[in-house]
Amino acid sequence: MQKILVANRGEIALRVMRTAREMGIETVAVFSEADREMPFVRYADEAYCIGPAPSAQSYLLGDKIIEVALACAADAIHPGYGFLSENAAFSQAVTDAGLTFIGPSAYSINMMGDKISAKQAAKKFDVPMVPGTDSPIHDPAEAHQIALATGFPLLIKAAAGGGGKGMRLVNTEAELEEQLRMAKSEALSAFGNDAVFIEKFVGSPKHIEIQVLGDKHGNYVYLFERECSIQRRHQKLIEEAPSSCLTPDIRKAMGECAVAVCRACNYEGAGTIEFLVDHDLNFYFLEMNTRLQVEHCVTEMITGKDLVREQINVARGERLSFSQEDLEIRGHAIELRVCAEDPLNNFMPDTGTLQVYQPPKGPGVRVDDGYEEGQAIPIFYDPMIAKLIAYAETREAAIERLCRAIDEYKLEGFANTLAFGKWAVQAEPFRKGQFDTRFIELHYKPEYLVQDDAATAKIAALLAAEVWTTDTKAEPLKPSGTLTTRSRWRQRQH
Ligand code: MV4
Repeated sequence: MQKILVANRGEIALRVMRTAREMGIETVAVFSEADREMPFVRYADEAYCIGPAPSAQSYLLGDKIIEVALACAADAIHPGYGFLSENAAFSQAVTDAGLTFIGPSAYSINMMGDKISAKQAAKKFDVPMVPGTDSPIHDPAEAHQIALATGFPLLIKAAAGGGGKGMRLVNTEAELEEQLRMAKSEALSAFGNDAVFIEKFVGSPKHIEIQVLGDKHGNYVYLFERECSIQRRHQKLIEEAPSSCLTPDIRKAMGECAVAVCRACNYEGAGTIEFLVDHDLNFYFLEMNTRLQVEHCVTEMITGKDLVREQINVARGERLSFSQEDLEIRGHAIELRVCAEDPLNNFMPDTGTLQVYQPPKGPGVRVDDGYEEGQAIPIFYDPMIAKLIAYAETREAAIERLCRAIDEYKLEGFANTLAFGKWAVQAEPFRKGQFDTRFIELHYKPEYLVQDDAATAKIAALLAAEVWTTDTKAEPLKPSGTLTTRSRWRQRQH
């Protein structure tokens, strides 16, 4: 493999190209008209514009991307995450064009993309699942039958859904038929497939996922877990590895189940098995993500492995470069997604320009970003502009390091999640490891983030008063109350 085309943009395109370059492989960027000036375009050895800004006219044009790959004599395509990464038809088309798809086969993507066939496959390997059905519900009578066994509340989920899409909570028997009808019609219009299934509702679960890798020779490994419970509207904001709640025994059991799911679909490449974990540490298979994920970096930090390197190696037919026994967890990593979203306003996406942009540096800090100072964030794509990862020997030290890095991060021009991240990792439930997917809903209030501003305003007022009293030789004012919060503004005075 001598040349890889990266069918993606932003930080993940750069991330993939960096490893390719280390491996002596040339890189090709494809970009939309909005991304011409982006770092990933300049980093690549070659770059081709594939269309206007909207994804549907650029990054989602599989045939056009394959055409570019063939024209520039690339051997392989890496899809990154999002866009075409979990598109079975694209995986197949890349292969049919005589290129290597750096990811799983269309067969694996299809089997795991349908949540019902995924559950059926996992069931054969005795992977624990939430009580409910693993075949489509056809009529209300069948739904009532299942509900007798699961009880209420229950969830109706679309087979073609996933990641929180196409789920309905049913609280009582009386709502069941109406909700089933609506779930099916919604699934049909959203996914073109009206198949739905039922699961008992697990209240306040933790979301823990297992990273896996497989090669073409039937070798599989798990690279331990990521704790991904700190999320909002199914968008993760903070991820860490390892989880502070798992025991070695449960970790091993979950890892072995994850490998079983890989075997069940003949998986190749990097993948993630999602589990729900309840408060008694029972775990249940939810679904499999058949791509490299945003949060793969925390796994890289604690295992010392380069997941993109392994993806490339297995795609070109090599065996995994290590076995399960070679793997151990070393240290602790926490990732904050730096997004152009306003935590003071329901995490609404914001747009703007990176007027000031200086990412933090120093020991144990990794920043995977896709923009440079002066660039505007296009409205067409994901609001995530960077990932800030702190790595240290212990969880406590990783939290301290993440806070230090957030303090150093100079980012101006739009609302972002940096201050939220600092609040979150210092919040008592987070520090104690006592949190689940309801953390933000239960513990976060926007007021918690405006304290720094309030302290700054108070200092500014006192200083103005000081200048005024000096200038006018008036009687000095005494500050009322005390300044307890540390302000960045005050730090800069020393
Ligand atoms: C559930 C659940 C409770 N019980 N299934 C949401 C995303 C999709 N992957 C599955 N999801 C859930 N499935 C049962 N039977 C709760 C969720 C859920 C959730 C899961 C993971 C991370 C965040 C979540 C937020 C709300 C609901």
